[in-house]
Amino acid sequence: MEISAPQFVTDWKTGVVTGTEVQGVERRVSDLGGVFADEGAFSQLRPDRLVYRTACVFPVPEGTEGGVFWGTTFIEPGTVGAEYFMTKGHFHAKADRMEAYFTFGGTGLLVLMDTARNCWAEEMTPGSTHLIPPYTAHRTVNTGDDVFSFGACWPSDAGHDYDSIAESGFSARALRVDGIPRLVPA
Ligand code: M6P
Ligand code: ZN
Repeated sequence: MEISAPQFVTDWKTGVVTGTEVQGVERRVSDLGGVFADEGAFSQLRPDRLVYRTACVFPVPEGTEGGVFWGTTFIEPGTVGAEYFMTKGHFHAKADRMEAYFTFGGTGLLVLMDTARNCWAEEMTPGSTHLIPPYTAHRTVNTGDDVFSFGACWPSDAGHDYDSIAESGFSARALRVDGIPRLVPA
């Protein structure tokens, strides 16, 4: 019986994925209009400045029932006014689908919001593991001075609902207050 090499390798310190086809998105300042609260500070940033990128493995087509996707998100350090660099955030299009997050490097927050718009956050540090409940929007925030990287594993039929967040946002924002991350009502 044959024993083969692993399908791919994830570096558990950095989150870098090698050994297979990796696809992802880059989100630059110009892709994130309306996401951050301080529009004046936002307008001062270089439009092509990278805020975050993903490196994902998609073993089955998007929408496949019963499959999983795997990927790393790398969020650059930075702020827009007092607000830390962060992902757009989303509910799942199939809103009952869960997701696992696990931190590789850096420090951050996982901001969660239920359908009643109750918001809370969990600290993300290397090794921290987070199971995002069904019907819960999720966004990640880099609260440190280094690149913040975390892994994600989610159902291939979950999809992304960005529209709800574009319309109403999260009910809280992660801000640096006196040098410390705080979750503040939006
Ligand atoms: C994680 C996963 C992805 C998501 C990415 C960036 O890797 O949850 O599904 O795309 O973070 O987050 P967003 O899509 O909200 O920008
Ligand atoms: Zn998700």
